[in-house]
Amino acid sequence: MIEGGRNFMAPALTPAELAFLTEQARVARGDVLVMTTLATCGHPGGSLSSLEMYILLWHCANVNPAEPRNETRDRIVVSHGHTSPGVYAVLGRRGFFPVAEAVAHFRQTGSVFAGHVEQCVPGVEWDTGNLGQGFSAAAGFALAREVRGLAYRVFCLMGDGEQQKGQISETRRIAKKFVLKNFIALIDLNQLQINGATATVMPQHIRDNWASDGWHTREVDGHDFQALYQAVRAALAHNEPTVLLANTVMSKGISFMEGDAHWHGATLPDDKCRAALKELGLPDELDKYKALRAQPQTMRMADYHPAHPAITLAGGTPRTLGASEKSDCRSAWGTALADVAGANLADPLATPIVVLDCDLKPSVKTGDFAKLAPQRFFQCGIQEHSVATIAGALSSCGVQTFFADFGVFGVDETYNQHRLSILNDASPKIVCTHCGLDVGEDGKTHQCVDYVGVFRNLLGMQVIVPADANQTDRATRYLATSNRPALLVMGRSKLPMVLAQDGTPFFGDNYTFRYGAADLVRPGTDAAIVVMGALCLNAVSAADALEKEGIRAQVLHIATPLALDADAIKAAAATGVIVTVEDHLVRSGLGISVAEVLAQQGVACSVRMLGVTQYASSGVPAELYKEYHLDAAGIARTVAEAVRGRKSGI
Ligand SMILES: Cc1ncc(C[n+]2csc(CCOP(=O)(O)OP(=O)(O)O)c2C)c(N)n1
Repeated sequence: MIEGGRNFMAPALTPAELAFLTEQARVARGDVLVMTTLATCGHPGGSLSSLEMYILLWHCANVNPAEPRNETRDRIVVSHGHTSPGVYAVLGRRGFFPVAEAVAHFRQTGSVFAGHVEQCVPGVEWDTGNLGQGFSAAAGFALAREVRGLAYRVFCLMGDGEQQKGQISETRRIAKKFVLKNFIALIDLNQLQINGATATVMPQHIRDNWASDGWHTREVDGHDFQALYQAVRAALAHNEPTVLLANTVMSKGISFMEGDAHWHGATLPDDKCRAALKELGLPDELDKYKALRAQPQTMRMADYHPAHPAITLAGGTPRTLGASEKSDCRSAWGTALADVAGANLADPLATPIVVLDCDLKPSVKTGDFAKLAPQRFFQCGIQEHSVATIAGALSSCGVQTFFADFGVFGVDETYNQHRLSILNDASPKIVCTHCGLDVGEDGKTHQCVDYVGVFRNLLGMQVIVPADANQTDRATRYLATSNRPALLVMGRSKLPMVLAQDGTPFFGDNYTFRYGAADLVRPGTDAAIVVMGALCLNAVSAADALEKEGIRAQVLHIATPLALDADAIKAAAATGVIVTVEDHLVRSGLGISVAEVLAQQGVACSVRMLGVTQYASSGVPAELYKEYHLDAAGIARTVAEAVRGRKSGI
C-alpha cells in the first residue's frame, strides 16, 4: 500500500504510485460492478467515469481513514451522489471501512451503504443526490474554513448533466464573490445523462458558464492519474476558485458498457457481470458476495450517531420593551442578534456567528449585525437555494448560522434544501419575517401561510412563532445558543407588547424562553383561545371583551406549534371549548396540531379553528384579519357562539 494523504506536496506521482493507483482503479471497478449487480440497482456508469478522480483525491488529499472526522481534514464532497458505488468502492479500498461490507450490502435495508451517498459512511461529507446541492454544501465547508481560520481544502465532484441545475450557478457566484480559496470543483464530462447525450437533453456551455462567473477553468483527462494530479496541483497553486473539466467515458473500462447512457442507472445481469470481471482480469467473486449479502450487516444505519459541534455562545442581555411601547418582532430579533454577537465578539472561544442574507437586509433587520461584524455578514443576493444549503453546511461546521429571509423564500422556496440539511443533521437557524397575512398588501404570492405545515415534515426542526417583540428577544437568544435546527417566524407590523393582567409586559424581565412551553396569558374556565404568534394580542382583546359578557376565556399562547405542551392543552380542553387562532392555513397549522394532541390524549372537546382558509387578497393586515375572523371581534364572536352552542348542546 502506498502511503496516502500527502497533500499534493510532491511535484508528480511516482511510477510506484501510478502503478498502485492504477491497480486500485482495476479492483474498484470490480467492486462497483459486483455491488450493483448484487443489489440489482444503482448507477455504475457515472461511478466508473468518476472513479479515477475519486481514487486520486482520496489518495492524495489530507484525509485519514483512522480519523474521518478530524476537523483539519480536506473535504471531498461528491455532489452527484448517485455515483455511490464508485465512492464506496474507493473509500473501502482506501481503508475507511472493509470494502466487502459495502459490496455485499449496498442498498440493502438497514445498511449505511444507501443508494446515494450519506455521511453515515466514514469518508462521506454530505448526503447528496439531489443534484446541485452538494456543490453548495461544499461552498459552505469552504466558507466555514474562512470563518474559522482553518486550512483545509475543499474538493467538489459533480456530473455534467448536473450542471443544468440553476443552484450551481448561484453557488459559483457566491464562491467567487467571497473568494473561497482552495476550493476546487471537478466535473465529470462523460457527456451522457439518463436520457442520452447531455448536449441533446439540454444544450449548455459548461466551460463558458464557469469562466463567465470568474472561475479559473482547466481541461484534463479524467482517467489519467498523472494529468489529474498535475491539474489539481495547478489549481491549488491558484488563489481563486478553479474548476477542472475532466473528460471521461461513461462506464470506462468495460468494453461493452462504455459510452452508453443505458448504464447510467442500469446494472449488469450475473452473466454479464462475470464477463466484465473477466475482462478486468479479476476473480469472479459474485457468488462469494451473494453469500455475504445473506449474512448480518456490521455497519448499520441505526448505529450511526451524528456528533453535533458544541455551541459556545453567551446569550447577551435580554431587552424588555415597556408596557406602552410598540415594536415589530423583526426589529426585536435584529437588535437581539446584534446584542448576542456583541457579547461574544471578544471571546476567542465563542462559536462564530454568521448571517447569510438574500438582498433583504433592511427588511429582515440584519443591518445592526452587519455593521457590528461585517466580516461575518454575507450578502448573497437573490440566490436562496444555494444560501439555504450553504447555511446547513456551515451550521454543521461549528458556525452558528442564521439565514434571514422573507417567509415565502426562506420556507417555501427552499424546502428541499432545508430537508437535506436536516437529513445531514445540520442545525441552521432560519429566520423568516413577513410571514402570514401580516405581509398584507404584498398579496398572496408573498403571504407565507404554511410555515408550520411545511416545516412539520422536517423531523427535528424547531419552529418558534413569538407573540411580541419581548418574546422574540428571548427566542432569539435561545436560538443563538441552541445546537438544533430552527425556524423563527415573524410578521411585519409594529405592535404593542402582550401584557399580563397587572398591566406589565407578559414576557418581562423574568421571562426565559423554553422550547415547548405554552404561555398562559389569561386564565379562564369557560373557554380557551389557543393562539399562535402575534395574533395573541387580538386574542387577549377578545378575552377582555368576553369577560364583559360574562364569559371567562383563557388565552393560551403557543410559540412552539410543533412541540405542544400536552398538559396545557388538556387544561384548555377542560373548559369544554377550544378556539384555535392562527395567521396560517387552518388545514396544516396550530388547529390541526391541537386536535392531534386531544385525540392522542383521548380528550373530548369542542374545537373551532380560526385561520386562513383560502389564498387571500392584498390588503391591510387588520382588514384581512377581519375577513378571516382573526380580529378581536371575530375571535370573541366565535368563542361566544361556541360557548353558547355547548350550553345548548349544539
Ligand atoms: C435535482 C435532481 N433532479 C433530478 C434527479 C434525477 N437524476 C439522477 S441522476 C440524473 C442525471 C445526472 O446526469 P449526470 O450529472 O451527467 O450524471 P451521470 O449520468 O454522468 O452519472 C438525474 C436527472 C436528481 N437526482 N436530482
